[in-house]
Amino acid sequence: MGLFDKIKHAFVKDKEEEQQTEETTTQEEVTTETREEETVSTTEADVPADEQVETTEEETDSFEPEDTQKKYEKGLTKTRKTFKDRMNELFANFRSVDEDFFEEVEDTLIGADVGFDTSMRIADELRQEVKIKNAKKPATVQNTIIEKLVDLYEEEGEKEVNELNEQHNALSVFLFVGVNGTGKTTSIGKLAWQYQQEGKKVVLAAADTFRAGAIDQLVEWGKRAEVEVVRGNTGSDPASVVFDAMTKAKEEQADVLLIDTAGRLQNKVNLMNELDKIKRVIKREDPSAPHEVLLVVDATTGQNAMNQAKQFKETTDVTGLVLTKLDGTAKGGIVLAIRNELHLPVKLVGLGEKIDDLEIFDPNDFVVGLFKGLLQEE
Ligand SMILES: Nc1nc2c(ncn2[C@@H]2O[C@H](COP(=O)(O)OP(=O)(O)OP(=O)(O)O)[C@@H](O)[C@H]2O)c(=O)[nH]1
Ligand SMILES: [Mg+2]
Repeated sequence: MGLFDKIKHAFVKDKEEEQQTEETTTQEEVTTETREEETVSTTEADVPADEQVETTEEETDSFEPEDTQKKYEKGLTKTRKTFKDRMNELFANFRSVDEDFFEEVEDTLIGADVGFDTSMRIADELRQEVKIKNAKKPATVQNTIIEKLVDLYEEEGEKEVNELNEQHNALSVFLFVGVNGTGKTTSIGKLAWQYQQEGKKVVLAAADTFRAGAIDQLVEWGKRAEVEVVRGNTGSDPASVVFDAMTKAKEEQADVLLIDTAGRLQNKVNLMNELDKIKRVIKREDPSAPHEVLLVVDATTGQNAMNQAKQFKETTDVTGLVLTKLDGTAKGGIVLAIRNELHLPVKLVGLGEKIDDLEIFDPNDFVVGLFKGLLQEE
């Protein structure tokens, strides 16, 4: 099943569930009125077999923390609302699908941060599709826009690997890079905690020795996640901290080493030299490492995040992105632009400030979370 079909399926299921809830409520009211004492057993017996299974599933789910799909749906609330508002605006003055309309579609998509090239492509494909389908109803046109967005996203992601490159029975070394305040340290703390919960041995390296306070911040996360932190003094050579951390991780047969780096980009050449030196030290200790160079970008900065990613990609071998603060932004459309225009896989997403608010990126859960509520009944 294609991704768009999955979204359509989820949309139809939601609608059915809404209806069922309404019906069940009415049934319950009747039952309570007529046979008060038997309420519990009667309601169960009245519900058809397939619905009973669903109810049981829901009950089991509620014992788990919160499933990923729900987290995405919650985290993407603002983005979805923006998309919805923009779509409503687009169709508010809708008269016909003419050239003016297609231009408005382009503006709408650019405004929703899906990227310039993507917006142009979608509008072009829409022009053709509308002709083929002879679509006139706003609902059909809106669903076609979403279908095109999802299809393009799916197509561009065919060879993309979103899983982290974890080594089995050997040390995995992940280097975190990115400009100030994007969420490097926080994401490392959250990931450390996840691995620790899985029973893995984790070591953190405080290689951001540039900013006063940066080391303490990582040490603090180390305490929260209950993992070890290798540190030097403020101003010491980050590469030497990395060397110590590699040695320690190997000695202790750790599973994962997560390396925090400084985020300043005022002097791009210095920063890149520093990263190169860190990589050389890692490679000397383990030629297969680093297994990931993760660029952390802040989703709330939209186009700026795209530009940072372009710059870093030019100067260092970034293997994937960590997209933070998706919870606090209406710019979630940037995920589409990242895939379609940067061709860098998003590997992790930050959906909040709490220790368990980091998710392994699931592209399907993401688009379902974003677009499910935007489909229209035709
Ligand atoms: N809402 C939200 N806030 C986040 C998320 N990730 C990080 N933050 C917040 O972003 C701020 C900056 O995070 P840091 O982890 O310190 O960023 P950094 O990249 O290490 O910054 P520097 O060390 O200055 O380079 C903090 O206040 C975090 O709580 C997220 O997914 N959602
Ligand atoms: Mg930091």
